[in-house]
Amino acid sequence: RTGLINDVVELTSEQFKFKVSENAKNIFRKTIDELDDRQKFQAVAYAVKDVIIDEWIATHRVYDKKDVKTVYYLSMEFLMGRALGNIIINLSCRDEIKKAIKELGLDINVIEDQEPDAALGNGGLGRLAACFLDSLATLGYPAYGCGIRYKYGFFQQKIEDGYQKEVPEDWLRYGNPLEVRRDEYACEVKFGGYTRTFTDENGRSHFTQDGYQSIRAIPYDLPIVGYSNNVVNTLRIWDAEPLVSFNLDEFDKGDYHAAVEQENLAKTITEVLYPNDNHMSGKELRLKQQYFFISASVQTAVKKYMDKHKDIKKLHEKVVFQMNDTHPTLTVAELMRILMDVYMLEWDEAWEVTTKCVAYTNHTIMSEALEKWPIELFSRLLPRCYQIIEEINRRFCISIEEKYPGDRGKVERMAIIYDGQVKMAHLAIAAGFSVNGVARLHTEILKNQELKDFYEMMPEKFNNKTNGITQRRFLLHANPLLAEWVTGKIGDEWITNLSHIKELEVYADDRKCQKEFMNIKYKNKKRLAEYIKKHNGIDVDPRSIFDVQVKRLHEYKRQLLNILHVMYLYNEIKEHPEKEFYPRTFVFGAKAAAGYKIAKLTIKLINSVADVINNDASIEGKLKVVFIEDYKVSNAEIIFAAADVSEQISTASKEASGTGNMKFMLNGALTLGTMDGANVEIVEEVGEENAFIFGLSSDEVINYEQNGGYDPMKIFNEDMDVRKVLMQLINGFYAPDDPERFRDIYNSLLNTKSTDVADRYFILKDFRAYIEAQKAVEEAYKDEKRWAKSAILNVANAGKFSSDRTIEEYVKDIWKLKKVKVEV
Ligand code: 26Q
Repeated sequence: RTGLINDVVELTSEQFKFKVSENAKNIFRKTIDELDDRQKFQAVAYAVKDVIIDEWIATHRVYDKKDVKTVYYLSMEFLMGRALGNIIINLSCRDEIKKAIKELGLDINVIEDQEPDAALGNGGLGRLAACFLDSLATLGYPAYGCGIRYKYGFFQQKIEDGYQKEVPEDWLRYGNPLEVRRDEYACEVKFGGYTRTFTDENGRSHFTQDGYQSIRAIPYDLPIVGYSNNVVNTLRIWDAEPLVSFNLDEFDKGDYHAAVEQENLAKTITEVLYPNDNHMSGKELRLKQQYFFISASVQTAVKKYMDKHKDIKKLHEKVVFQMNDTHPTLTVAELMRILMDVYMLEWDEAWEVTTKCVAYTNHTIMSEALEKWPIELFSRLLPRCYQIIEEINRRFCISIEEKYPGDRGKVERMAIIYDGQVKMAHLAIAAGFSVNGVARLHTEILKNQELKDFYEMMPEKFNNKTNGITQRRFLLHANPLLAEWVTGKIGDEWITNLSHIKELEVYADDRKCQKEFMNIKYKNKKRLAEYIKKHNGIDVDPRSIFDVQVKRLHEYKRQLLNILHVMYLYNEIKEHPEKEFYPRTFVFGAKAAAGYKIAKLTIKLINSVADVINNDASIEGKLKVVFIEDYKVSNAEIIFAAADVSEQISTASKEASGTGNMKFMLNGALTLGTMDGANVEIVEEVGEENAFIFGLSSDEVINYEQNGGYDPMKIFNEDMDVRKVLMQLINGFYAPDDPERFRDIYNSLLNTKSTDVADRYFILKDFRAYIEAQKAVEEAYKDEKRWAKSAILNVANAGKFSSDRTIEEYVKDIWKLKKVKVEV
């Protein structure tokens, strides 16, 4: 031991206990046993931060010394969930820390439970970014996550009288023990004003921005701890402050208004995460947020590079920017601006550097999610960036015309600026050296339908990277019983190399192992049942089939199909009480975007159906329906572990990938789903006989869509079960106080008057097939041996769906990074 700050030393439980008690004293002026639970969490969290800080410094020393190439993962969202428990399981000294916590008389679960979720994301896209950071650190790749430090993350959902209510989540109220504010990296971001041209002494013209408003961007760093490898990467999230704090000097100068405005802009810019998932909202503040964090991140990355290197033209040798959907596409314009206006490169030189540095991931084909900004707004807010994009567009359109002479349609469909709008995806594709989809089917649809013109023109850019999830959080941390069982059977290699989990396959037929597995599932179901009892006051039977759909509420995800089927089952049980029926618990968890009316009405429907069914003693508990309030990463960990059936029932072609499907699979739930997104690859890995697949294919859906849909009325008229369920939407069966309550849902399916397409998401078209698939689920569950075997085979074949595999593919095909070792 030299005592140097970066000297990573072995930690003993005694040392850790000392750290915790020192924290209790210094922060709270108390002894440990005087602390309340939240203070205990903080005292422990600060002690853990103290443990990782040396490795954090050591990691960046190594990066610096080796002069590594770094990926900047740019994302408006990082859905991190809780940090503490995850950090502890990833640290090599996890046993010492756990021992110390125990010896202090503290309960690690209670302590972990005090931490608020860092919900800086909406759903799939944000959680994917979080899984990627975990994998990058564990695999030892140099990486920064770059994002926004929203004061209010995703809203907290309360259910009142069956309706969703959004409550702001003040996650930073008590501070964040794990973050480090880095004032020394603060930078300036400019909005508005106008561009001015001037000619230098060599007769070259240049551009600058004048009359702008400035914001100070302040980075906060969060540690991303790799699994047992001493690597600690960084998630850098930016907060906004006024550049010169509000002062009376300005007032004296008569610029009182401008000073207040600057202060207000800073306050609002990082105030809140937009709670839209797969939906574009063209709000000015959203575009400000995008430019704010992109400008700060790109400036910092370029500065860091130039601190060590002379030649800005070789930036791509050390820096690559991955754009998580189109939200960070301003990277293209901002990098061009810096290269030309600050480093004085010519257009062609700047373009060459930029196009070697940026890559784009597409997460959706839903047209309402595509980002388009009105020229007026864009050019007013970001005059210099707009000017640059105009020039990119001009040149891009020329290259289209050169390649397809006389084909006006091509330019109209592909232009970056068209119809008064800036199309961010077109900019990202024109400038990016890589364009990837997030599951094989999704990438094929991009190539052959949505982005066909671009694929034809630039096929070499397109590639697939099927999503993945981190097994460290979603098995090792979320399901300790199953994790331990797996390790007992095949060793612990799976933690850092999930392909090893295939070795479980030999146990799938072993009766003893099947019983052990089913017993673990039962215990996890009991854990969820207790959570439900505590939060919903509902008794559910852990011996019933746990059939779970948790994800954002969206029409294309078809929670409506699920609840209509529950209504159908209830009718069946009421009409045929004598019939054998295996008890079922349907679990829902879903947040709706605050302005998404029909989604919110669907939540009310689910809760109304739950109320009727759960309170009907005559069905003897055969059916239960539970809506989990405030679905988020922390309770998701409990839910996945307890699921028997994984509902993945999106309209085929609409779900780009899905990642919940993978979390269920890894925890031994069987997929009930359509051939959509990554479900296709899940079934390919596990075998059709171990999943329940139903419904239209993506080709069939696309075909119907191109021919104006289908006629749901025909089904309504011919299928009496469907008809009965639909009538219950409008006859007050689930809304005696207001029979009209669910009329809009009824109309969305049958569309009597409105101009909209009827049953746009093919719910009635797939209803029969879904009923049959659900019957097959019940039959399969009755055969415990068969079910246990299938469940074990699901776990055993989940290897492909580790985000470690995904990241290795990004590294090899796109980022070209080198692995780094940090020695103790
Ligand atoms: C855009 C503009 C303005 C405001 C909001 C938005 C916005 C925000 C979030 C648009 C889209 C999103 C989120 C999209 C998303 O989560 N997509 C999901 O990405 C997952 C990871 O790749 C996939 O698994 C899912 O299939 C996909 O739906």
